[in-house]
Amino acid sequence: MSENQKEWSFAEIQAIYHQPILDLVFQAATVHRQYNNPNQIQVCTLVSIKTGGCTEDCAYCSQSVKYQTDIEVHKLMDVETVLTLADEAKQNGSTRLCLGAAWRELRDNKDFDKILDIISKVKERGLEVCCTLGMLTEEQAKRLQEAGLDAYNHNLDTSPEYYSEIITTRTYEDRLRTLENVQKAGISLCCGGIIGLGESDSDRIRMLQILANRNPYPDSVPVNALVPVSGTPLENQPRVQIWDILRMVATARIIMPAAKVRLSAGRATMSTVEQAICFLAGANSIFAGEKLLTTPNKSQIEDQELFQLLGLEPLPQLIETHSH
Ligand code: SAM
Ligand code: DTB
Ligand code: SF4
Repeated sequence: MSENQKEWSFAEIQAIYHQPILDLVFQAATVHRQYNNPNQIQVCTLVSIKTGGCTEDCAYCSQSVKYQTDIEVHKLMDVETVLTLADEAKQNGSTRLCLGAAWRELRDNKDFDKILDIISKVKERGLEVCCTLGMLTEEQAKRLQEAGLDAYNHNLDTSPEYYSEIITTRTYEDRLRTLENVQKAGISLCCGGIIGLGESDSDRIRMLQILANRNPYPDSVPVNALVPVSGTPLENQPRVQIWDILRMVATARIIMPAAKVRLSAGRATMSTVEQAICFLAGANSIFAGEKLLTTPNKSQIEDQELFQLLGLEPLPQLIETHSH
């Protein structure tokens, strides 16, 4: 085990998570400064390369075929379209492009070949590439790695105990198997979850425990706050409180000290002050751009103002890529 990796018990994480919020933020900010430059924020841009028509039934998701939602469905994008979006993302200060596809699992077909082509060409443009394409086999992970893929996103979303309340078309074990395959192939793992699904604090702590006890723990941990989507079973869930987001971010920072902790879905409705306190508590990565996958995000101008106001700078690229 590396020096920043240890085995966390549920009780230990529970004690961290439930301390008075100012103590929690102070502890997280202290750890953050020991491991990371607190003024550097990783900036990633999402592109939904294949939208809607997904056969899974994730209760929060606008892209499942099981629910009637108002989204623009499209098949896998052309390589050229993705490259144009990659150039725009780079110009707007992103160092990582995250390509999302609404698939249950990756299949060995022409679309896969196209994705491999997209990965190598986006890399040539001088960006890190992350994909989130559903479940992967060991061989598929290897092919993605060979094409130059830097990172793979695959979230646990919630605790194993609460999982079947949210998703019935796959199991927690399915999810864990893909995480294994990604890490075995030497791809950087991006894995986190969503809060606001009706889960308890214990469910959140359990998920954090499973993430932190992976060896190695994920390189990046997205913390999503539910964006309720009309037509999904969770459309009427109450808005997640900032204090809950803050506790998740701070606890993730303390138990996974060197990870990127990403303020992901839900940032669009956060104020500047709310985001600032999350950065203080250890968040150090965001999604930039007007849209996440199907829901709105902060505008470029809003984020420019945020960075200027708080004296933040974009994190330089972590992984060497060939730039034109
Ligand atoms: N289909 C792939 C999968 O499920 O792994 C990749 C895309 S999926 C949309 C990526 C993640 O986005 C989900 O695991 C979930 O954590 C998050 N997400 C999706 N819809 C969301 C919503 N309405 N609010 C907050 N987070 C959401
Ligand atoms: C992650 O954890 N959050 C991103 C990314 N990984 C793929 C997706 C957020 C999606 C929010 C809902 C939407 O825009 O459809
Ligand atoms: Fe499909 Fe991913 Fe949405 Fe679940 S979260 S329905 S797997 S696109």
